[in-house]
Amino acid sequence: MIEHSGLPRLSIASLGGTVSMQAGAGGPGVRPSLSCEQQLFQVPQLREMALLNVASLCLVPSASLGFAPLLDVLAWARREVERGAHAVVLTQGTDSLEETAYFLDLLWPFDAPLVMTGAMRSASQPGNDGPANLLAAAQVALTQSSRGRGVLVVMNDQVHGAARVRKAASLAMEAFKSPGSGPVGEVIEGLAAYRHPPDRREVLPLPGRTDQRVALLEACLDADTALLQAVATLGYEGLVIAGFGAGHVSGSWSDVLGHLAPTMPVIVASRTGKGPTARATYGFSGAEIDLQQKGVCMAGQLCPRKCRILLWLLIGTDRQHDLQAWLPT
Ligand code: DAS
Repeated sequence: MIEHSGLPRLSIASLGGTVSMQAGAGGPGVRPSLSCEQQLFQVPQLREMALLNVASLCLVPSASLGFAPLLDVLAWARREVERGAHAVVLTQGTDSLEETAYFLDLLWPFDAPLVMTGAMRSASQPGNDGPANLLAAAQVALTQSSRGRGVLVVMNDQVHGAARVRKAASLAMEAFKSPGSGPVGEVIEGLAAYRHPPDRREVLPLPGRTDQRVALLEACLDADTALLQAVATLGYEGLVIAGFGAGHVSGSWSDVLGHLAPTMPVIVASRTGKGPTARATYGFSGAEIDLQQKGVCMAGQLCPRKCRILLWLLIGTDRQHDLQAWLPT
């Protein structure tokens, strides 16, 4: 919506993370302390670009976010768009950004962009990237061709799609990558420039329940099956395995998965960080042909952490039987 001022309305909210962190905030090291308003002080251009509605929704490191607070964030963002916001920008910690972006993307029903960003350097460090990332996120949010692309992650002047983006380095400035496909676009002279038109999007309804739990375990050399077997007895309703290579587990894990798969949805993804799982190449016990015969779903391109988000939402909307259709090859 364009107001009399001629400026579009942009809603910005902060959740915490390094972008909100400063030294001297009650202990050693940097800690979350800046409100959303305070984060905006260093980006005065934003008020010339849009009529802003600003909110500090929480102030936590992103490892401490969860599905319940994210559903509250989603409700806030939906309300903003329903009341006429052209787009929404969220700032948060980068540690779980690849998961939160995918979670919100699966539930974001609008063409209006929801753009997420953060920072690799805190507000106390020279050359901190928070203000530049926030400005770039707003520029992407206000670019017309960003519409219809769901949730986008903007870091370091690159635009990433929610399904592929991952934090691929712990401390580097260029930490965010979309392995296999690359970013969907870049920020050039204040506008988002995209490589392709938007893909068709499928969106889920809001979950009817939120008490379901989905386990995520990583296959590794010489791992016993104790934790895997415990999944069945601990009340989990779904299981994701970060498998070796193209989606493989040991013979002993395959036996246990064969018992679990008839009782709950089981996904095997690749722990490598790039490329799809196989479907019809390897025939040994624990490889994809064996696992699929046992009722296990192969993750395709989706990484283990995003598989867990997807499965949690599918169970929450009673759509777990459609799981395979949601796993991109
Ligand atoms: N590593 C921090 C960040 O990049 C902490 C967090 O994710 O909250 O924001």
